[in-house]
Amino acid sequence: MRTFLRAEQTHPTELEDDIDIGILGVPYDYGASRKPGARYGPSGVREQMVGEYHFRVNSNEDYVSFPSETKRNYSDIKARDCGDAPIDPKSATETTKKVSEYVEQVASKTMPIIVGGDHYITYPSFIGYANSIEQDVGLIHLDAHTDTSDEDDLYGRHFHGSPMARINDSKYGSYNTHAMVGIRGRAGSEFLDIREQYDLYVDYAEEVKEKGIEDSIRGAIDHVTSKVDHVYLTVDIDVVDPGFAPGTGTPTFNGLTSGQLIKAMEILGNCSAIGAADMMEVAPDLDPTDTTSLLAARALERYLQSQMSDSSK
Ligand SMILES: [Mn+2]
Repeated sequence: MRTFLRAEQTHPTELEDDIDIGILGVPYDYGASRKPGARYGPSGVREQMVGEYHFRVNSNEDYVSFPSETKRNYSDIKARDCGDAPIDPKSATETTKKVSEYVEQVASKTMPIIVGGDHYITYPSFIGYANSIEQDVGLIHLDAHTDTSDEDDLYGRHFHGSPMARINDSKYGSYNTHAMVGIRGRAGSEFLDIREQYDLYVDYAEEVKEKGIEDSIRGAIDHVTSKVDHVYLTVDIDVVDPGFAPGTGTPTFNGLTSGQLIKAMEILGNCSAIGAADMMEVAPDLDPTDTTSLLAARALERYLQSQMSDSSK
């Protein structure tokens, strides 16, 4: 079966109490401002998580391969594929309601990992997680773009350029507990005010190159965890350079390498304050080689392998 991590499928309302991770998809790209296609992100990532094993199944059960860097198979983790959240293609606000409820159901039982979908979906996912713990939640945000538009002339208040503004407006989120890594290209003018007004951590892609991804991510973790106990991790795959990950709606040059994203996920996997995570903006049809969805799958797997390791704290 083509499921996330080849895990059993379980509806959020039927999750057992001893599950480590519940992964769900949100096939929504009605918030995309440039090219759509992220609605196929969940199916693309599922496909790549299965692919590696296709030819092993029923061929030789004694043969075991392992990830050479971590020596940990994520099959050791107790995961469930919680299916795809319901969406409403006609309404971002209805979608917000449906997705936040679905994520909250998963989060009340286990750690949710959300695979989008365009980046607007981070807003309802964040709300679903925050509602499940009823506490302030910080944000670690890997992206080429700030996604801080408050209101856009064309797209209004609910599209993939506005999720961070909506999170900042919400009861549990604030730019004061938000860290961005990998920013480049165009940002809305509101971003300059936000940087003045709030204690926001920003490492532009150029700075990541100078200081190294390790320092950048550790800085982001320190900034956010010094203020809040609970963190939501969001990854827009366009944080990676389109040379490595072209399958996304808003590709932007001069980004991270695929290796830097994998390293980032390894470090983030050791941050126990992270209680929910997402992978957004993967648009498999825009990349005929499938490299983009493969990278998204490997990045999530590395995060989970790292989280399982003994050094995790
Ligand atoms: Mn984004």
